[in-house]
Amino acid sequence: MPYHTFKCSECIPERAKHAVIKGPGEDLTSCLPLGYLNTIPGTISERGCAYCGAKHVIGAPMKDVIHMSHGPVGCTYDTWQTKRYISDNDNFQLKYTYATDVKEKHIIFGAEKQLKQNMLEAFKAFPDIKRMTIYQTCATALIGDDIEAVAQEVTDELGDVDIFVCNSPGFGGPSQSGGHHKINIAWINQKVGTVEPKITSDHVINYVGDYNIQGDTEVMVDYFKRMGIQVLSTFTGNGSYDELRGMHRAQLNVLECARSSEYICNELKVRYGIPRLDIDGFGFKPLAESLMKVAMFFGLEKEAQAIIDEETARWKPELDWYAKRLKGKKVCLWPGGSKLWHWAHVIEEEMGLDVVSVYSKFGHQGDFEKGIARCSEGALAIDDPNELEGIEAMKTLKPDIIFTGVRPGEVAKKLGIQYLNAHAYHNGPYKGFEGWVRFARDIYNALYSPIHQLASIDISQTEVDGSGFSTRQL
Ligand code: CFM
Repeated sequence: MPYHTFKCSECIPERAKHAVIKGPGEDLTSCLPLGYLNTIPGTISERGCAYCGAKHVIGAPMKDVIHMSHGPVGCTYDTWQTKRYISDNDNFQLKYTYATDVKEKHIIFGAEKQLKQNMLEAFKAFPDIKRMTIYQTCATALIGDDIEAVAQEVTDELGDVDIFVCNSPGFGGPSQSGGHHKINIAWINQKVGTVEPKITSDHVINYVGDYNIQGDTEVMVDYFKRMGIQVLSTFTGNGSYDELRGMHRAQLNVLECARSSEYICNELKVRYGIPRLDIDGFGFKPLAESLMKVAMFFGLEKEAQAIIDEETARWKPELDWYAKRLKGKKVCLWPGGSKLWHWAHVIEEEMGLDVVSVYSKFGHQGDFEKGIARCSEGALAIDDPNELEGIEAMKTLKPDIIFTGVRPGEVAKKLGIQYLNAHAYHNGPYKGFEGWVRFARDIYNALYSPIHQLASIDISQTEVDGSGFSTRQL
């Protein structure tokens, strides 16, 4: 297996096994980078922490809830509004951010009183909201604040509220992935089974592992409803707290992002016998196959086929128009986790793009297995990359466009490479048939915008200085 050696491996030799090139004829297990390990000291990782994974990826999309962060204000403020998980509750979950604003004196004397006061104030300020989630942070975990006890006290005192406690401080795992796991298990332990939902159909599912980025969840739920399926809960995009307490009554868990929420599906199987069905809402072929898989479980094949035919007839010609113009463009597919394998093969097959590199900030080995399996020979796979490696990879591979987050995206722009936001999207949703065309349109607009004629940068003329910033040689 050929490892790719970045220049920074000279200073941090342990990084050497975190990047591989897919060699000729290699199968999926023989060309894996090391993955899902603690970040190596000295490398400036771009990962999120376990608090962020629990709160900002999974907890906070819940729409009818006060999401309280127990810790210094920066933990919540600096991560607020970085995602676009919209909701049909007037985006209540996006408008405000709540923190107990822990200061030095609380670290010395304890912050439980501060927490209680903040909880009461927040419920008072939003009298229509009767549900709350509380997130432990590093600071309050280290001083040993008992947030469960405070939550119980407030519940007893107010009587008509329900509170969920998430113990996933930033140090609770090597990355945000540790936080996904913790909140999955905490939710099933504390809340699932505490509400009996109303069943209105013979076909009942939970839609799990989609966070309604710019409306993704709503697109998928609409297909399920058109097939005659009741969606009991959505974990957690556009999700309702009380609906998610009734997950145990579904007949099937339809799982989208396995990286972030396979844990709750696996537990729902063990504890309630609900089977798990993994699907993929990105791309015409994977989506059509996914709708059909769900349909086959319930015997609704005719209904699914009708949707697939109608949507394909409406949107395929537009996709093909873009595909012709995107053909052969080189892409670095650099998301956080599961999008690396959800997207790798289908952007090649349906849009004609050429994936020259995949990376993942926190993916497990299984994510790389699936991702690399779907890439062509010669693709470069990087685990937990740092900025210098990203720059070096861009300069070597010379991609036309990068699908990634804001931080590496801004660096890419300085190098004259276009980037699309793989996390929050540009003009999403990207799920669904129409969504896939929107994605193609965003790629097309990024690549063909006339603005590039005004700011053309020759990537070979750029240099990386020691600070990790790219500079253009004049
Ligand atoms: Fe799953 Fe996600 Fe992702 Fe993820 Fe994420 Fe995300 Fe992502 Mo950003 S849950 S693993 S922790 S698909 S926030 S909606 S886009 S890194 S590839």
